[in-house]
Amino acid sequence: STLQPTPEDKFSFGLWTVGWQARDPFGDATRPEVDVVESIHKLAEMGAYGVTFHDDDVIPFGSDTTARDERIKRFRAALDETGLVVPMVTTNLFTHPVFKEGGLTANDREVRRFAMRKVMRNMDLAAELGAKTYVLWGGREGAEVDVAKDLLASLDRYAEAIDTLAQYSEDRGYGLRFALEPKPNEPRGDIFLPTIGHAIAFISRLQHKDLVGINPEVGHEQMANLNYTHGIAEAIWLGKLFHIDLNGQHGPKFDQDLVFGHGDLLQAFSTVDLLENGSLTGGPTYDGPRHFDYKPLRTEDMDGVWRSAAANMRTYLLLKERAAAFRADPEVQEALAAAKVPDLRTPTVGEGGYEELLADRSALEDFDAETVAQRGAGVTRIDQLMIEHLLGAR
Ligand code: ASC
Ligand code: MN
Ligand code: MN
Ligand code: MN
Repeated sequence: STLQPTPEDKFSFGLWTVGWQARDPFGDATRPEVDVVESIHKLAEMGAYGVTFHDDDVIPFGSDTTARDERIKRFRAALDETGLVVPMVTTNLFTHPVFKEGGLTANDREVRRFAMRKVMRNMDLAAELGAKTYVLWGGREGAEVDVAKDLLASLDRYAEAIDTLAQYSEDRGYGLRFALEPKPNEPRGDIFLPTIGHAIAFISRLQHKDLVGINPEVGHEQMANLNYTHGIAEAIWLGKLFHIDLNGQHGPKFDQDLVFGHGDLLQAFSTVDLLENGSLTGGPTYDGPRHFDYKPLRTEDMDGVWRSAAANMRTYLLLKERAAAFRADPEVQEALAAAKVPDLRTPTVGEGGYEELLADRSALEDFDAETVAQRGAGVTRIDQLMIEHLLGAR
């Protein structure tokens, strides 16, 4: 059935997701270490198409050249055996204590230079593996104490770093596109480029702005009480949705990294509807990987981990099926038309420009605001039709 994931669905997983041992700020790991080779095989069996990784997920921090080559060889062999691809790669600039005050924006220049080299080394591997997207999540780029950071210089250094990395990719012929991942806080008290809007505005000032877009994560926007679907819509409109991190979150609180759809389900529905069905024009608005960045619940054993991986894909496909049924339902189409939803596609001003508008007495002089204000917008009917489709009642 259409609910069986296949590589055509382009589902990808961070190796750090199923590999998370569930260490949290208050408790020890509840699960054993997972061999990346096993993860690759399990994910391939379940119908995934790709895996993504931080350098340290595959090559433990501090490995010497021999150990590094051996790890990469095993990793590549697992990819070859399963046919899984690596669409995206990223860098761990947050776990090691050396990054406690920042990576690319650390006050300490030695740390910044090391962070740059760590990214560049992993870009070499990303290119070798055929990755198209390089993600930068600046978990440690930020501050707890505003005045202990030159906030304007931080942005200069952030821009310098990303432009230098983009130049490196171009000079080496890697053809990578970079995707900045916003997050408002955690682990830092306040993280730089905290939301989709901040990140996109920052990108507009880069020398290599065309090579840089964003990788928004569902829960990260929702931690800031923002609407993820609205956020990615603006990114799509601006041509900046380079990659996505799908997961679940219950509103503003610590980063939950739940299974996709296991948080705000209504917003997950509108996200899938936007990605798969676009606006009323129809058709997908994003053709990149459907990437899951979640954490299996700390309560789970390994059986629960693999179930949670499958749950991400199945929930996505269920929402895709429900969204398609919603769009195809004649009553929904009628309700949308009655609510004038399709009319928003008609330009407000006619061909003659504002002169035409000025000449139209019905737009002002004869406009009857009191009467027009009495029209209901018909939104509740649409809302309930959506809920009925989501609950399988239609
Ligand atoms: C990433 C990314 C995150 C973080 C987090 C680390 O690369 O997209 O959200 O790292 O998953 O635990
Ligand atoms: Mn997260
Ligand atoms: Mn993420
Ligand atoms: Mn994450």
